[in-house]
Amino acid sequence: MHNPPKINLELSQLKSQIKQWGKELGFSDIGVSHTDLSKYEAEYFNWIGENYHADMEYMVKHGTKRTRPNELEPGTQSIISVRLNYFDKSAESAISQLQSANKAYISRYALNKDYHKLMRKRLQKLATKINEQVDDFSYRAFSDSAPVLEKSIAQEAGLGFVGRNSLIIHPRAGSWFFLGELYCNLPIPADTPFEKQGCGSCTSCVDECPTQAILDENKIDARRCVSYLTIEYNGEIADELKEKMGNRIYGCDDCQLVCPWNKFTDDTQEEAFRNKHILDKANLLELLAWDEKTFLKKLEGSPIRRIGHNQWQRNLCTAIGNENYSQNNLTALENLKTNSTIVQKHQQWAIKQQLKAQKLEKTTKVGMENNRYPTPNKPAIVPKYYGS
Ligand code: B12
Ligand code: SF4
Ligand code: SF4
Repeated sequence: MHNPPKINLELSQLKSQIKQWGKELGFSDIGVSHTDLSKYEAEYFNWIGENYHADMEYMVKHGTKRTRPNELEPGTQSIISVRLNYFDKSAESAISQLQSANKAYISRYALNKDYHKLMRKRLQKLATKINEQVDDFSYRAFSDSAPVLEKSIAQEAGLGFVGRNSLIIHPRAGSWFFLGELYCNLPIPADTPFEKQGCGSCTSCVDECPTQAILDENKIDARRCVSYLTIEYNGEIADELKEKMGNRIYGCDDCQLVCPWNKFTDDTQEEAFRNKHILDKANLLELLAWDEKTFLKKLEGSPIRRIGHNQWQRNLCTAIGNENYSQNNLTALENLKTNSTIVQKHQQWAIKQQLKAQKLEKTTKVGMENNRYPTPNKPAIVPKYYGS
């Protein structure tokens, strides 16, 4: 990014053009940020210092490249920040899936095609359009693919505020969108940052998070977050957390499902994000029956493939362990063949949980006859939701 660009348009004119092209390419919103993220730097390193990043080493190893755009891409003069809605309103309701313990809950963003490539290709198309007006234009496109402080950039570009759940929320659009950026060598005038924090006295996400992972000051302790545990972490999950995970087998959406701003979510306009894998209705035992070949075949193009078959089975065992007792569950767990020690540990835990639930069910039946135990064993699920 070292050559100064030659521009055939006024920069402010070009900026309106970029916004127009972005909308035509299907982005839900687009803004421009400056490159000074210094006010976020201390918060970022405090978060790392507290070990809230768990074992995501990629959050540490790039040092200040994440908070100083010019260290990642020398010559960067402004950042174009975009969002793309992914919520598919035609998918089975998130609540009904979460409330049916024999079903598998998969986070909304992963029901469909992987977004990483799609976002970057779309950003590249935008860059090509800019390049037609600007000689020596240089850029780099990102979407969750490099040490970039995407949420802080989006806030500076006016795309929304950081909610207590730590996600970017726009008052007219909620939070069900992906973020992406173009770091570029043009000094495009920055938009006004989104200053107003919109949470007010609401604490729904903090109260409803199944594992109490949301800390003060809009921070997440990844070590407790179900999204981290099911997607990023490949080890043995602590029993205390397993029990709270319910039937969530890939990611978690509770802190978005309870957010009142998500009443205003628009349906995705992207065909690629329309539910094709039938994962919105999936049943735990049906998914446990997939061997590795089936897992890879069925999940072609899905972000879920990245966690691999062992982690998939580990997550399924946890969810089945949290389910009400059934002979089918117990048989499926006992018949599961795996060489992975981690999966074996979760399998043994799940068998124990099922046996406990069986015992409790028997006691409960007797108890209920005597009116002693009014509620049967249920996994942790969130009782109140907005939207879907
Ligand atoms: C690491 C990561 C995770 C981790 C950690 C989450 C986290 N909140 O940090 C885990 C695995 C848990 C995770 C989970 C999810 N993630 Co994630 N994740 C990321 C990633 C790669 C980095 C985020 C990061 O830098 N975290 C570090 C913390 C410290 O930074 P921060 O939260 O941005 O906080 C900064 C500011 O908010 C600000 N700040 C906060 N408080 C205060 C207070 C003051 C006083 C000041 C001055 C500043 C300040 O300073 C902080 C430090 O700079 C980004 C992509 C990217 N490159 O940015 C995606 C990203 C944040 N994830 C995303 C998504 C969709 C999710 C999930 C919803 C997926 C799912 N369904 O399971 C969950 C949601 C969990 C949650 N509530 O955050 C989207 C969010 C889109 C949006 N609307 O905001 C992103 C942007 C990916 C993308 N390109 O779309 N994720
Ligand atoms: S994704 Fe789930 S576990 Fe993580 S902070 Fe949100 S509600 Fe809590
Ligand atoms: S649920 Fe409430 S506190 Fe949490 S992010 Fe949404 S508005 Fe903010």
